[in-house]
Amino acid sequence: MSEKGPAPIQALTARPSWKALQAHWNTLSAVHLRDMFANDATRGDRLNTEAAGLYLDYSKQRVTSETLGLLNALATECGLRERIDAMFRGDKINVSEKRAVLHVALRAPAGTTITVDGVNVVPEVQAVLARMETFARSIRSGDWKGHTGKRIRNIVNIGIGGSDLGPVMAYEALRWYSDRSLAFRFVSNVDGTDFVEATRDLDAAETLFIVSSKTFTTLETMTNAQTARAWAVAALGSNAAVAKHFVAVSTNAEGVAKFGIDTVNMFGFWDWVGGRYSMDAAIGLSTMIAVGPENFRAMLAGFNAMDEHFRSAPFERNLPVLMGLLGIWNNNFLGAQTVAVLPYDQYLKRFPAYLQQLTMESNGKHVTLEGATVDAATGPVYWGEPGTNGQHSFYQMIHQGTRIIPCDFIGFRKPLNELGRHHDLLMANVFAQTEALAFGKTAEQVKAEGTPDWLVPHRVFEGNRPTNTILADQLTPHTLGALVALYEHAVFTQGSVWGIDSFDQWGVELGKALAQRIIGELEAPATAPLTHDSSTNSLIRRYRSPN
Ligand code: G6Q
Repeated sequence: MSEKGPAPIQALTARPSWKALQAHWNTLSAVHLRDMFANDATRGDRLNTEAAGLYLDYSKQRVTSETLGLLNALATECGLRERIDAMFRGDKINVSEKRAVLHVALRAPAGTTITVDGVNVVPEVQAVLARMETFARSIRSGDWKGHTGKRIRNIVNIGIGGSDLGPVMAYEALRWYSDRSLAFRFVSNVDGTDFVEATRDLDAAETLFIVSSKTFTTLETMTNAQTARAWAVAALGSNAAVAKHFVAVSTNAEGVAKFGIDTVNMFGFWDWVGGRYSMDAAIGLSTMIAVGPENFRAMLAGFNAMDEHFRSAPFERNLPVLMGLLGIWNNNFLGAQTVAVLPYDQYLKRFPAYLQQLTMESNGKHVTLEGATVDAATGPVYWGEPGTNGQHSFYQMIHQGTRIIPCDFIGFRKPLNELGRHHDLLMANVFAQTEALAFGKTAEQVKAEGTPDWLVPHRVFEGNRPTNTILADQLTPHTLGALVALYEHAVFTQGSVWGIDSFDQWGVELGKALAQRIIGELEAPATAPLTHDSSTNSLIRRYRSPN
């Protein structure tokens, strides 16, 4: 690659496989899932695949063997195999930031070799993990004492974006495995309410703050960290308290030291770990304290099992590749603009929020790797809620609205909390929803139930709505790791086909820079001149107005 960036590639929509997919959709669009199932009794047994403990049924997607073959050809034409190899090799595939993308090294077993700029990074990863383990054990055992000699009972993670969403999601997802004598809180928003509400009932003498920030410069996190330090020092009566009540997770040792945290209590990571790909790096320190080092290692093993599958399985049985390509099919050919993620497990309640960042910050891009405007739609909007709550809220639109909303249903065979019939009732809903979405209910069926003619149209379900069902045995740390890695690699698969950089996030810069300027203006006298557009000027004036 030259300094100018990567060599131009063929426009996506001009690729032979893209054109073939378009032609194929033109005929397939008229075919109903009802017919696909009626014409092939084995469809549900055939269109599924399994890896790292996750079973994916994609038979309720609007695809045939031909579609899958063409999607596979598209992936091959777009160089997906080479992109996967390049990622695992440590090439600088994050071209706009000139960085390697090696979250897979975070979960590679000790003894593996993965090099960045000639250095094997696996021993460094293992060394940080070992330090995290020692620290996590000392908190969990009570050996680590606060400034006044009390043991730590509350852990507050301060971070935002990638330094928050992964830790919160993982804590909630693995809560069943967590030490219930410890309380975990997560502060991310610069809105003071977040800090105040998270700490109002905490005893500072028993509270540990983990300041999680890759850069250690992020406005929200630094503001919350300063507030936390003032809160702890005021309560404990001494600056010396910081040493026992603050640790940092960062790549910026200088910034950490400047803040006043001894770098002995800093857990590092590297520029080749993107923020939204860092929940299994030291950013996962709160997770490790919550569930213990063994469970954290099991989660890493789950990630790694999916990584190895992604790296080695042929595309036609490769879970992340299939999920990614099916997403492209729905997005670019069916014209779907969103994806609903519907976990049927209360512990996964923050999973959709986590996925929103992973998918939308990664693939919400408008230019290709070489800077040309993309010629096809890129990442869809991801959203969702745990089932069955969503069923009583937005599922109406998924079933009978005018937009196609592909859904990912996620469920488990065994519950973590056995409680009467609850789990059967929960899972019956998963299966019922995907069945209803695929097959719908015709006017004839509705009439046959004795529905009066005027009401029939209202009660008809078109069906033909595409869904994935991901089924696993139980929500374990291993399963969670595999699930997150599945989506990480599906995102990469899609980014590779769209030819975009899934690992940068320039789109968050402009708002940040403008906010920096406006902060000064909000704190200036109400008469200070403003030079924004008339709308922004008038809003700022109204905010600054003394009455
Ligand atoms: C993620 C993004 C972004 C980042 C936050 C926090 O991929 O880069 O969400 O994680 O802006 O950044 P710091 O960890 O540097 O505070």
